[in-house]
Amino acid sequence: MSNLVRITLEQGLAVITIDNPPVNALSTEVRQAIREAIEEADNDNRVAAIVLIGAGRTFVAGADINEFQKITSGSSQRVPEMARLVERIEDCHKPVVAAIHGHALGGGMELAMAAHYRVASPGAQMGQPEVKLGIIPGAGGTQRLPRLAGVAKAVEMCSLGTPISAAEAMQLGIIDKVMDVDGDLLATAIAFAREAVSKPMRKTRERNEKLEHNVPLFAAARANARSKQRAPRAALAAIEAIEAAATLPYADACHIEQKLFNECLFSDESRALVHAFLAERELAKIPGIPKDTPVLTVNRVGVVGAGTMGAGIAMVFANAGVPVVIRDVDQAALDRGLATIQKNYANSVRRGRFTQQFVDERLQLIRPVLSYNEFADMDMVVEAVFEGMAFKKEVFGVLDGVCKQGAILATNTSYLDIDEIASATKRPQAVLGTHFFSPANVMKLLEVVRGKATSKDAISTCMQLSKKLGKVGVLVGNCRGFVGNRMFAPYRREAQFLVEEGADVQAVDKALYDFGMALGPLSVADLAGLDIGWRMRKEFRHLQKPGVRQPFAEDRLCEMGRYGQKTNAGWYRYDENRRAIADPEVTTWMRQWAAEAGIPQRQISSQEMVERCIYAMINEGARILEEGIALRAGDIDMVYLNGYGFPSHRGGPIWYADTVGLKKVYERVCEFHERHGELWEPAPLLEQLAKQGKTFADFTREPTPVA
Ligand code: T1G
Repeated sequence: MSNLVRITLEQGLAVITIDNPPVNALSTEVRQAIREAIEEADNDNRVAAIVLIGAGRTFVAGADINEFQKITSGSSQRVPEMARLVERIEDCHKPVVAAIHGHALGGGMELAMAAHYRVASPGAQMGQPEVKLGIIPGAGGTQRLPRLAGVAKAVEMCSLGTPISAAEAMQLGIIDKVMDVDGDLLATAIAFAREAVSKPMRKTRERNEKLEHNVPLFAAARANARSKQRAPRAALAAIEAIEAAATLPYADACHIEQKLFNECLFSDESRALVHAFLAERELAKIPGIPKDTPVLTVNRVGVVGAGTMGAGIAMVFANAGVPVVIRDVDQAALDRGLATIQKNYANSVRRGRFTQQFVDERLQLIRPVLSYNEFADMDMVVEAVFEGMAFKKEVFGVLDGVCKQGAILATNTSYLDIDEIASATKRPQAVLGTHFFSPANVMKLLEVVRGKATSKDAISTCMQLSKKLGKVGVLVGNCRGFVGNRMFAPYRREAQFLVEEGADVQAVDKALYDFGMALGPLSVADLAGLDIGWRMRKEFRHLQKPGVRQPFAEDRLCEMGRYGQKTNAGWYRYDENRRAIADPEVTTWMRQWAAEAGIPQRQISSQEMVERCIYAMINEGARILEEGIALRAGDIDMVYLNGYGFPSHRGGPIWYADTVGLKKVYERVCEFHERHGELWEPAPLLEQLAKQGKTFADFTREPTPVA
């Protein structure tokens, strides 16, 4: 027997333990070993019943997602043929009891549903999250779940992918017993199995009493998936497979499930989502920083600046249970910051995200102060003051004098030089960037920016901390704008150029929205505030190359006092509910300004709009990758999926470029270069990979050594 699956005999029962750390994923070997164990137990006449349990932290988190890429890329021929395994379990001649703790997800849930009974620990979670990977359950999940939980719940769980608690599963009839809080799962399952021996056995696939062909329910579910999901293919397939369960004989419906599963698995959406899942887990792996690098304990945090960002960052720590001291120059500034925090929390309570009690406890953790002296004992300080180098350096000089040795000194700058900020201290090894995205308490992305002297300890502490804070931490190098904003600049630039060349404001936004972006680029600009870029352009005007085209539209709008949503006008006008209204005046001005600047006007297709914006972003991404500012292609994608509303079903800008084909992207970039000049100079890496017929995913480079 393989050591991935153990079988032991306990008091006349066979206990089959799946032991494939970290989450007992059902790799080919594990599936094979479970099958052998089941055969052995079923054929052993000393065995009266079988308990199936997971070792370690969880039952089974599903099929091994790493195998999907091998199958879809053609390097492995094996389609995950789980369906026969679960049927074999269901066909056992003795009762099989699944003992569930941690997670029973995807194939794990399907395994459990094929057992004759399910016992769970109170904290267990169960679900069919396949839709989040662009696929559907492929081992009878769409057939057994409606039989246990009813059609409506099965449709909900398979089309949204959200897991449910053991208590809910019990109430729905998925679980037969929830163990006592202080119970022992294996002992509970063994006792349950022993009692089951004398009871009549039922196969889940033969339990048809909850199946109903509720036509309006399926129609509503489809409409819901189409309207709420940007790439609803998998959700619609799951609904179809469940409808088949309700209308067709079991074997025919299973056939449909298999067919739909395979179609989904090979879809572009699924490949992109699987890439995103794996790339997110790669983020924690940092060359030169082993997993066991000591991390500092962050129990007390100081935040400098109670503006919008500072207030949001304080909330992030408080939400994770870390006490925060927030400092600003005077009481009025602190009061404003606290009012922001209270308003945000009140909104969360109204939306049902937090309870009032949770919020009251969090507010207790936030202490406003006026003096830096309060920072002496902090384990970490995050500076979130106004974006200006001189000011930031002054703050870091003060922090260096006040903070204890060993404290991490972080800046929330979104584009300034971390090394220059660190030079204001005598401990550059303790300085790094923690670039939160606005609103900090909502957005998942955290760019952790390393300077040339930042220590391993500081980096690994912040990377681990990001998880505790509920953020997706991406380690990036130090350059203007880091990964996210550096690539966003050319994207936004092209959106402006398009309007200056004759495109409609709404048409540009619609093209990018239809591509899948959460919001069009001009709407994003209005939301973030046009004045931010305007101020930055003024500060960095000396860096602009003479003769290179610069967008003018937003500067002009700012000069008119149109800063976006905050002034109720920018690219759009906004009503009292902040709803965008197209503004014909903007169109008129654009035409006039373009005429003054001598920019010829033309019809621009939505395809060109997408290519101009997205390829500009990709071209910059290629430079970022080549320079080692991002560790891996997938890291750039993670920045974009978690911080910039890039559609996850397209995998991120770099993955998307690979799916388009780098040759095609490069050729188009060359055309734009010829037509629009120097800003479109192809990135050397893009050119090289395109000419070699390679992808960004093929590219690896020596990682930058860590200090
Ligand atoms: N396959 C392979 N590796 C997995 C895995 C999986 N299913 N799930 C987790 N891991 C690895 C992950 O890469 C990481 O590895 C480690 O486990 C810890 O994960 C047949 C077709 C279970 C809730 O979609 O939702 O079954 O980085 O950092 O925050 O019909 O992982 O340590 O090397 O996320 O505690 C359906 C996906 C598959 C579940 C744990 N199942 N996993 O979260 O830790 S499709 C899923 C999760 C399927 C069937 C179909 C979460 C988690 P490393 P982690 P976590």
